[in-house]
Amino acid sequence: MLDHLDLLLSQAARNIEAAASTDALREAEVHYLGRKGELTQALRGLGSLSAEERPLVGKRANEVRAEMEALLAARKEALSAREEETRRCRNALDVTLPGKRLRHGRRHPLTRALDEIKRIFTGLGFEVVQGPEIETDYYGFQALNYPPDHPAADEAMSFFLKDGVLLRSQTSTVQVRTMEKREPPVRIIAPGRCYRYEAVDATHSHSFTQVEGLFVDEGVSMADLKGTLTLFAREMFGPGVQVRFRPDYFPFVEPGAEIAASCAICKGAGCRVCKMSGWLELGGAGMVHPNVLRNVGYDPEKYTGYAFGMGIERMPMIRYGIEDMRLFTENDIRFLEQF
Ligand code: 2NM
Repeated sequence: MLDHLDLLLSQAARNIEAAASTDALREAEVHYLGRKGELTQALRGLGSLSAEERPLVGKRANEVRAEMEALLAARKEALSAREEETRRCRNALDVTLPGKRLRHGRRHPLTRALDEIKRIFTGLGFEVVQGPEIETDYYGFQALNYPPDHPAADEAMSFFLKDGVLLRSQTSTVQVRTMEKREPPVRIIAPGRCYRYEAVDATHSHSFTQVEGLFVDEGVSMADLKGTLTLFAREMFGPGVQVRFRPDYFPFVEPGAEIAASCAICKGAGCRVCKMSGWLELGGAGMVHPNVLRNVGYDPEKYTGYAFGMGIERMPMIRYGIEDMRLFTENDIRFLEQF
């Protein structure tokens, strides 16, 4: 019986050492120490032993159990450590794999154009001013020298919120508000969103972004206007750009002009972007009408000023060849992430 116990111990020691996983080890444990295990079986025979032998065998059986338990515990620790290590390796970062592309935000193309415009004009001494998008018809029309029955003041062209209150259709309203508060010299640009009652298509929208500029002082002339806008166009579109001024009419300026730049894409030869004309229309400009100066309390005999207004959407449209301005407000990520 004692020999059998020794044999069991040496067998168990070999099996425990050979167990390649914690699962195999658990099997070995059940095999020797389980309820129907080898050691338990062996002890069933204890009853048939003599009174002298029984305590000796009992003592040895307890020693064997303790030794098996110690061997199992030691092996279990070694195997667990190894299995944990393998698990960690499996989850570890493979630095040879290609990296994940980080999707970062970027500035909207209109914001980029506006930032560029602000940079150019502040570099020339202009200050950026802002004002309300909801306006009264005084600032929208009367102050700007619109005649009382002008079609722009009609419900068919402007968004009226209620009688006499409307969404601004140009940022000249901000220029007027600023002039009311200051004495010349005033050298400002007013960028911002404007609204017009207009059917939406690829080149028209109910809302668009505008920048208007204004310089009022003693002795300001049309030549200053031409010089400033030419410099702006060359900064914005490239040094070779030509700027064209042709007579035009706006109630708030006299004389008024339409401004165009030679097409930066085809250098004036004619292409899809300039519709084969060689010119890109930028907006309007002129010398501030004496009535507008008078309306804000300036003496038109003492001061003169030039003003201009440009749409912003056309600038990224020209630069990137964007053909539909609805893309600017749809917020389709596939469009926006190209800039
Ligand atoms: C334009 C064209 C021409 C303009 C006029 C003024 C103000 F307030 F001083 F009278 N601000 N902007 C102006 C002049 C705007 O947009 C096409």
